[in-house]
Amino acid sequence: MRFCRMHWASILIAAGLCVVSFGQYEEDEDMYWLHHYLRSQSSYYNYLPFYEEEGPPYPYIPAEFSNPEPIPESVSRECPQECECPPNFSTALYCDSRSLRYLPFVPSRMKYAYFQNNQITAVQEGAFDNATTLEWIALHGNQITSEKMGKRIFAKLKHLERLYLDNNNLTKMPSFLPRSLRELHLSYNQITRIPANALEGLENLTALYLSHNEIHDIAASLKGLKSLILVDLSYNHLRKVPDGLPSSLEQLYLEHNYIHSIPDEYFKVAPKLLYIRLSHNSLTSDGLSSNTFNTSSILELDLSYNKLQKIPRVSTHLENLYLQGNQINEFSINSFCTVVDVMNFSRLQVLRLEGNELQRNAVPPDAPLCLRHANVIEI
Ligand SMILES: *[C@@H]1O[C@H](CO)[C@@H](O)[C@H](O)[C@H]1NC(C)=O
Ligand SMILES: *[C@@H]1O[C@H](CO)[C@@H](O)[C@H](O)[C@H]1NC(C)=O
Ligand SMILES: *[C@@H]1O[C@H](CO)[C@@H](O)[C@H](O)[C@H]1NC(C)=O
Ligand SMILES: *[C@@H]1O[C@H](CO)[C@@H](O)[C@H](O)[C@H]1NC(C)=O
Ligand SMILES: *[C@@H]1O[C@H](CO)[C@@H](O)[C@H](O)[C@H]1NC(C)=O
Ligand SMILES: CC(=O)N[C@H]1CO[C@H](CO)[C@@H](O)[C@@H]1O
Repeated sequence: MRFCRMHWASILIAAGLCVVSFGQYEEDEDMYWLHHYLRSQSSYYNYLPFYEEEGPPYPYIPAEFSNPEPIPESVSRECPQECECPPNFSTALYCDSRSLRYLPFVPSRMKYAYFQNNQITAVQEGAFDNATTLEWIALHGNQITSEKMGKRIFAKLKHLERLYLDNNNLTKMPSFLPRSLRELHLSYNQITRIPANALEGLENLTALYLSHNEIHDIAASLKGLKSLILVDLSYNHLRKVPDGLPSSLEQLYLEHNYIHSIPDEYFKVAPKLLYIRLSHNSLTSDGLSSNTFNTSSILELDLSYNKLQKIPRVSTHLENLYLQGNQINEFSINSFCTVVDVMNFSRLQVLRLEGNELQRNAVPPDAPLCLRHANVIEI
């Protein structure tokens, strides 16, 4: 255990591994304190999805705001009386947070239209037909139902890049979405399925937010999205992973579903995948093939709160692995390193295994050599 201590001088271990040797030293209490301190300081994930950093769309100040063009008075006066049209920002319409029950008309010059946090229930056919230059539409935080949303309302918006429809009462995917879309926000609705062709042709779609719906079927609708980087399908009713991933995908969020298995070589088609969240599903070790997660691009993998009996094999490039709350009863070092020597080792930094069926002495003696970059291991 001296070896262990010398080589893992900076390692924090909750129980097991080096606890015996720590017990012999006076710093025992300091280590305990430090461990708890670091845990309370660090967020659950080491990586944040980069889209989350952007914050809400309002207030949004595009480039022209700081360099306003003079607007003819006749144009600037054309503003729905319920809304605000700042004279120095001619292309933005602010109608948010004013208890509106209907959608005001949108003057034709607008690029940005904000209707969020009202009580709008319907968006009638033709609502945006005079404003084909729209680039952003914010309709989140309303009560729009699929029955009262025109089927072709977005169809003519050839420049629409961001559409916010989260926190509404939608039960179906909006149809005829313009191909120019880059971000589609549909979280917190009651959508039950994504038809196979619902996202067809959205060649520029980069981020798709569908969390907190009731989706049980997504078919192969993601497959052809050649620019998709992030898809969030967490908190839905999926029993299986989507059929086929786009090759551009970097972030896949599937936590809080009912997924029990993953097909062979499933992640091989997405060689840029960095972050996978699959916590709170029903995955068993039998539902995984031996190399499902052994894909060298993955840096962070969350498999916590499933029904895994074994530590799945992972690539030596993986940096964060969350496995807490499973039924793992064996610490298999082969899951991290097939060969252990001076040249072959795992890049794993954080490994969480608490809430499993592991014995305190389950860690094999050659673990420090394989997991030499680890700085947090919790058992
Ligand atoms: C634009 O007008 C608003 C008031 O309508 C003002 O608060 C803001 O500072 C102005 N911005 C610029 C860049 O002139
Ligand atoms: C579109 O513009 C035309 C002509 O200005 C007007 O008659 C019509 O009511 C407008 N439609 C909407 C939905 O604002
Ligand atoms: C939308 O859903 C909320 C919460 O479920 C409900 O209170 C509201 O009545 C619904 N609105 C409509 C228009 O269906
Ligand atoms: C996708 O984005 C590219 C680059 O910005 C643009 O040239 C192209 O027109 C966009 N495609 C669609 C369908 O809008
Ligand atoms: C992962 O796959 C590679 C081949 O792509 C293989 O050499 C390596 O042993 C595998 N890792 C584990 C832990 O099985
Ligand atoms: C299995 C494995 O990764 N083996 C490697 C161990 O390190 C030597 C030297 O870098 C490589 O040649 C092996 O491929």
